[in-house]
Amino acid sequence: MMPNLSLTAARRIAHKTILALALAGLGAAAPAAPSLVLRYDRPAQDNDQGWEKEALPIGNGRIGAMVFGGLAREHLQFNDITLWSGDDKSMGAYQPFGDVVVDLPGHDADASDYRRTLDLEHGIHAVTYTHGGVHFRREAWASHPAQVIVLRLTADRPGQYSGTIALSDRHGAHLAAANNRLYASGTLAGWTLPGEAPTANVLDYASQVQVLNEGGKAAVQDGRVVFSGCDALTVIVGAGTSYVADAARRFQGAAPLARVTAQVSAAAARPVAELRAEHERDVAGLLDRVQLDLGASAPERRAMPTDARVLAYTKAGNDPELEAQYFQYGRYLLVSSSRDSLPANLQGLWNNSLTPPWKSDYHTNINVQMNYWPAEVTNLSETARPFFGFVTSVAPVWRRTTAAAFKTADGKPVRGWTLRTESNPFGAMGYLWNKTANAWYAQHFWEHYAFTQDKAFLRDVAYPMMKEASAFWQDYLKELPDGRLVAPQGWSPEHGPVEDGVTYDQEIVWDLFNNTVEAAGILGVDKPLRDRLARMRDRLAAPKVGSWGQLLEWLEEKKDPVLDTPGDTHRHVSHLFALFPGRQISPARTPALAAAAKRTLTARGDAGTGWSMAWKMAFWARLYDGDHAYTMLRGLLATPGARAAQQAGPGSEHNNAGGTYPNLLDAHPPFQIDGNFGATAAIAEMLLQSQTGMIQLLPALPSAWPDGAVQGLRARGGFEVGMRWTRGRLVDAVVRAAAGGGTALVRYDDRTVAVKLRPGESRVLDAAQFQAPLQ
Ligand code: FUC
Repeated sequence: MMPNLSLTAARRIAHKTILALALAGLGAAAPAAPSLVLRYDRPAQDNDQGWEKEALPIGNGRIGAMVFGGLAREHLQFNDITLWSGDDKSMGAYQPFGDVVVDLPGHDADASDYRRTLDLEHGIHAVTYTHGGVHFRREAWASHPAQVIVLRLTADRPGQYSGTIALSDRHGAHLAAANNRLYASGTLAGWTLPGEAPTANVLDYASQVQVLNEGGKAAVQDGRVVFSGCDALTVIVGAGTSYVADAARRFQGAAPLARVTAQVSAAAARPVAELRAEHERDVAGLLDRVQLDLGASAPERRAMPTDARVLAYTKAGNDPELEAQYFQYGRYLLVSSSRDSLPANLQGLWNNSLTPPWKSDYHTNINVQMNYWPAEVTNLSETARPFFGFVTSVAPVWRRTTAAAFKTADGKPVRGWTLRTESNPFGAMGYLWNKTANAWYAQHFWEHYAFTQDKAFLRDVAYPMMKEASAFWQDYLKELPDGRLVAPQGWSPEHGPVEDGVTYDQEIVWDLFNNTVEAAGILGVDKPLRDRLARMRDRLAAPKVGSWGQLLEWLEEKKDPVLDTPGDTHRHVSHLFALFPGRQISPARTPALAAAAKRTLTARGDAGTGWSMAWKMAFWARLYDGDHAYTMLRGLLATPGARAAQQAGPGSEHNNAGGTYPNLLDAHPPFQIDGNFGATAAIAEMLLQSQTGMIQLLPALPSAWPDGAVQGLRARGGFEVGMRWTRGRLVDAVVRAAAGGGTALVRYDDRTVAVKLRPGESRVLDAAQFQAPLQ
């Protein structure tokens, strides 16, 4: 019995009809919508390896789970994104919450037709199998509207479910059970704000599991729910903590017990089909905004389970539907780990370890930023809000730390705040300073405005933040004897010495001043400041070309056996920030610097850990080299090591470990989600760019994608763009003024067409319009 399949199918068809209608306006047939379902024919191994490589993530942006899908044991390793531990010295770590385990003894005997799927478009994990002549089906989803995780077990014959359901907690919580509800609650103690006594603050947490049985019996026994002869079961999981994004309250909000109890009770009182339909609508409403068709894959590839498909792709490429699915997976992961709580961390929200690598934190020198690269361009603007909320709410603590650490030349504390490389949600930070993190964060605030044209956001949230970051740099920049301004004592991320004027810092401060000047102009405020920042921007030591045609990573070329040589293959290529995500370097406006960036990029090579490969993919897209960007995609979507090892140069172990696991998560190790997000953003960048004030159609289309279509990408200026292409050439495009309205300068090849649009209006542009003589 699969009662909900018909609903899903109906929605898919309805959706396709809408797409077909939209495209009928273009006089075209609907593109083949590639399947957005990951599929496996065996369960994930129920251990750390299986968690990392095989289990599948579900999440509602705050709570989520890794689902293992075992036959005799379903395992949901669940989390809440605010569950952070700490101690009196370190910055603590993001923590796993606990586990819900459903034991179904005997279900692994003589089971057949096993199938495990993750439907990205609707956010539904499903397991189906036959055992003893009975067809069993399990579905799991993490509902944003209901704020609970739901696990639903059904079968096509009555009375088939007997087993147990247990809740365990990873932090020794107090456990209780009554009325088929399991309870865990406890307190993590000890994290401190800078300068405070140890254990000054605590984090309360609570989780609950309600078991609802249809038919048969279910009762609490020895702290578990024991059930027998049931027709179907619904398991509702709730979890929460007392974290509140408010430094003034020391991040300590209401104890979560009452809230979690209410959320679980409310969901348990509703028909499960209604919960499911509401959840599907919610996820599809976000995922369906972008449709991507990169061409059709061979039927043999389509028929393969996802793990086999990744292996086949690793060897022979040629699976555009898998590439499109991988693109959408990044969007799915963003929606699942970033809605309205804290931002996505290094593991999204799915960490399973008490001692996670890099504390599963907010890393400031590429990782948290990369998590948000796809947000605007892939039409999921609201998923960036947790990042803005995090920065705004934690900034008061960062201000105090910064004022204590940095002084102006005349001994006053600097204004504003800045960060070290590691950071947590209470404002603690660790490892070396990464001072331009403030300016890089500011870029995200600015871009949110650029894409949404939300002036209130610019005025009330973005501009004040940008202005404050600019104040830090006004106070902190240092003047060289020749009058140039440099960022003192910076570190080109994780590479080379700490010194003045590293290119990475210079470019990011340039980006900050440039955007702040533009923002002040749009708002019509702060004229003197605007002029001052523009002058300072123009005095910043600028990127330079070195002796072998490379872009210099430091102010002066190094005399070193590795650094600044063509043999240096370090994974960080951060001094190309100005190419992407910055806009100081571009082939059109600064061809010499773009050529130098290309020289550097070529020397650094195509290997790297996941985020490194994804960033390089975006660099190549900005250099309009679609085929090289595609080479990066081939490496990134391959089984880890299989391709990268051939290309690897010297460097630390995680220089070369990039790739994709069978569950399509980015390998680091362990899995690290930034590579997924970076890849999704880079694919968008190959198809559409708008950083130069023009909307560029298919700027880096690789020869591997001769035919395709995309709908719903966003461009700066508040425009939404769809395109179709065949034999590598644009057929037509639709540009819609999704926010605001105004003139879009739309560019294809070397021709630009000006399109004037009223708010909401759209215009179809035929390829022939880009063949008119240059004006
Ligand atoms: C940066 C990278 C590492 C790792 C860490 C979380 O420091 O250099 O490769 O991704 O972040």
